[in-house]
Amino acid sequence: MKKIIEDLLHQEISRRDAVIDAAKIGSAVAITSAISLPFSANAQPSVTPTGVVNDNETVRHSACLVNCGSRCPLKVIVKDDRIVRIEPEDAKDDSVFGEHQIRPCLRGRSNRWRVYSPDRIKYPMKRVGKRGEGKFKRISWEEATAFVASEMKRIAEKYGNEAIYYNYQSGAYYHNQGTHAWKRLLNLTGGYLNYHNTYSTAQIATATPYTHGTYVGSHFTQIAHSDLVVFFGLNLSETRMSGGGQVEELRRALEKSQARVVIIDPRYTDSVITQHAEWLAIRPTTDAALVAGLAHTLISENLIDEALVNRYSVGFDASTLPASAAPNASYKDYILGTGPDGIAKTPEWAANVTGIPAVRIRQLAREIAGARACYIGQGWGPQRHANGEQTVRAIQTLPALTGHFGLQGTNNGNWPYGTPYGVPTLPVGSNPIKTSIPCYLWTDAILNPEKMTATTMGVKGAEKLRVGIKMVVNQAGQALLNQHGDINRTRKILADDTLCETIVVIDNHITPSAKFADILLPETSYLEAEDLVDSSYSTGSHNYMIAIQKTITPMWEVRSTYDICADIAGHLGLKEQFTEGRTQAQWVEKHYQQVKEKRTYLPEWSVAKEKGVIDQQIATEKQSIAFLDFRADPQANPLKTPSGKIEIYSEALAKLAQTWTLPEGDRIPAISEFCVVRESHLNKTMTAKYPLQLSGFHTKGHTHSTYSNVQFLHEAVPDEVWINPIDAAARQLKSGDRVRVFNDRGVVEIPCKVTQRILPGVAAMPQGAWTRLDSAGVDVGGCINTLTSQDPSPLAKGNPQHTNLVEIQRA
Ligand SMILES: Nc1nc2c(c(=O)[nH]1)N[C@H]1C(S)=C(S)[C@@H](COP(=O)(O)OP(=O)(O)OC[C@H]3O[C@@H](n4cnc5c(=O)[nH]c(N)nc54)[C@H](O)[C@@H]3O)O[C@H]1N2
Ligand SMILES: Nc1nc2c(c(=O)[nH]1)N[C@H]1C(S)=C(S)[C@@H](COP(=O)(O)OP(=O)(O)OC[C@H]3O[C@@H](n4cnc5c(=O)[nH]c(N)nc54)[C@H](O)[C@@H]3O)O[C@H]1N2
Ligand code: SF4
Ligand SMILES: [Mo]
Repeated sequence: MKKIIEDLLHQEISRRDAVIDAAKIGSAVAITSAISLPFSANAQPSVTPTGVVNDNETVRHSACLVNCGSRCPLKVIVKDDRIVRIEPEDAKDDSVFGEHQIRPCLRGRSNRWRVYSPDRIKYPMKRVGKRGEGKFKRISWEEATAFVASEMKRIAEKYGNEAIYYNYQSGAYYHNQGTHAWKRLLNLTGGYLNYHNTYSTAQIATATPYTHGTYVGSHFTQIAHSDLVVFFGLNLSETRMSGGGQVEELRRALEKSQARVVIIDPRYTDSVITQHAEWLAIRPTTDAALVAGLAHTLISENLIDEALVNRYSVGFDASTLPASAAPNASYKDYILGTGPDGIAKTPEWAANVTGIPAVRIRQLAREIAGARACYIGQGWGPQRHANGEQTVRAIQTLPALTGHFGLQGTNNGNWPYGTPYGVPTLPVGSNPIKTSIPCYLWTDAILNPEKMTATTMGVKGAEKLRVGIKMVVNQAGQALLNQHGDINRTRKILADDTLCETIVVIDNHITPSAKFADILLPETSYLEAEDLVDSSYSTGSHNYMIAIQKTITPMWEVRSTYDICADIAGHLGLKEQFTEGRTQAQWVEKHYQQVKEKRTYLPEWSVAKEKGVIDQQIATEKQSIAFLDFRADPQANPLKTPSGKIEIYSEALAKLAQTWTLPEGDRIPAISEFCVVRESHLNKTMTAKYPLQLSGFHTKGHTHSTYSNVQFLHEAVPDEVWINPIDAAARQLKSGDRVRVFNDRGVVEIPCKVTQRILPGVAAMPQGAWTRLDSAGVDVGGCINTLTSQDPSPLAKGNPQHTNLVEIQRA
């Protein structure tokens, strides 16, 4: 049989651009998927971009638009308007990439089960029970859009437009519907309260400008020139799984350089395995202490070129401190024990804090100092903590101390964003409201708006909030409940409809968040939508443009939010302003023409829209080394910090710390010193009750809460809390036992996984499971946010969702 398949495939390859002989290829497809041949450039029967595979099956093109940082095209096989299979697009072998496949991961390929999920919202619905109860009645689109329009008008007239909030969301990266449509509508009607930061990067995005001026990083392609790679909580094998993304870029680079990889993480991640890395198991929240211990060895063993450090940075020693700083406020004073705290940050000190042996800290310092080209990077897990800003700046200090920046094979301590291809989005106009809150504090903006000021809660664009949030629009997101911190607190705030009066939810599925809607609107899923989208932010040096087609007729009464928002605008007399006379398809085409103006080689739209991936490009080598120009000539090419240099000591932060009012225990130091958080293994008062540090992580099994309701994925990657055998033995637990994970904020019930892959004293739980309470108020859905804290980090006022102390017991 194998021979027959090979023959069939061979015939196909030789005619890859022709329309395919229906009968032959039809059977080849059936057989290949049945015996699941390994994928290679040619193992998949290729068809013309959109075409007939056999008499009944058609190939259509879509993409996975979820927020995993990748953007995988999907080849969707349709029969009688039903999706029958999803396959990767064919591999390409071209001069730019070589053999290359933007290969979707298990989640993208399970999309069919999201489309045909019993959880689908089929019709517009209005709440009938108490808010949060999940009781709705079906209404017409006319009623639904009229209701939203009248609520927008009522809230704006009564409280002002600042009382309307468009919540953080990342479930669907559309370009011509979704968020852009909503923002366009809201801007046309007087605006809405803005947010800044994201749940992904609040601490790193806020802290980095103080050290670097702007956030940049070297592409992983640089690792082809490195001899050592040091990753802090950077887990590409699980968080960037696309074949067209960073994980593939890293694999290829390591294949070339054979660099040694060290991964610092509380968990032995899949990246440790796939990158043949050494695992340094670290206590969560303590990376800044590890860097301090490394710095101590670097200084005391004379491994630092101090003149070089002082040429490129300020605040390493007293000679480069700004005049406003105390004479012993430098990083070197902090490290050697001559600073205000009087403690030398020896490797022994760091070992006590981090759990990494002192001898290994000394060795690592020598290895980094001795490396020819060391690539130092961090994921975003280390910063999603109560002291995340300090961790970020400490990791950024390490390349500055060791000179591993701005050169081939090096990085500046960050995780690099990709270069976008440049596909336009529906223009949103501009928001007349300038006030902005940190996205993590929207529940506070409902509950205690009077406490939301610039110097207490990081409000921007105004000294304080004038009014609380009275209406929330929640599109393609679960930050309304599931993905936000402290779910039990959030539930109470949302349940009180005298606080926030109107909640609009637009989703594909009846999620735990959707149950809190007053009005629930069904949007198309990716596979029912039509759009033109960019590659996402983590496709590395690759970038591309994908035309997505309606692979099937949108089911029930689901609609694009472009059409929904146009109708709402219609009820407000603004339809023409909203649409400018265009349908969504016409906007898509307009945007394609805009791209084509610059890239004249592109095909006509009628051809392009049938192609799936229309074009791919690669960022040049020069662009991909962070701080290249700065390293070459720091005077001519200063960074965008006040001093133009890497600010190990930030005068701006020192000043800010004097003007802000911080909660008891919070600090904003000017240097990247280690700050102990409240929920830490070092806080013995708290650990007496809750002895385990619980960190969340982004699991392969779902992307946040999207795909969490696909049962097949649970079989492949179950949601379990990881616990070390030592901690399990003390609690008489074995793998598979259902356990209760709890603290003062709530109780989660979930199976446990007893494994050496987690440090003793630490537990880890995947984030994104759907919260579900039993009658006793226990979250049997296994959502970690039942346990996370709403207390924001000091500077960014960001989400510390990985910083939690808990206890675990058998359920
Ligand atoms: N499969 C999958 N991929 C995803 C996502 C998903 O949900 N699923 N989400 C996407 C999104 S939106 C984002 S923002 C990114 C998130 O990407 P990240 O924020 O980087 O992902 P995390 O899993 O939170 O953290 C990465 C690693 O940091 C470790 N870590 C936690 N605390 C610490 C610490 O204090 N120190 C150190 N050194 N390590 C620590 C965790 O154990 C984890 O292995 O991933 C994206 N990719
Ligand atoms: N404890 C803890 N909490 C976390 C994190 C953590 O590490 N730990 N990570 C945080 C991070 S980094 C992020 S980015 C956020 C992510 O949080 P969110 O941005 O809320 O992402 P999802 O949870 O995936 O929710 C996306 C929603 O969009 C819906 N959706 C998907 N496709 C469509 C569509 O086409 N149309 C519409 N209307 N809806 C659609 C899905 O059904 C889902 O309900 O979570 C944050 N929360
Ligand atoms: S979840 Fe990410 S890696 Fe997986 S298919 Fe979707 S875009 Fe690709
Ligand atoms: Mo994120």
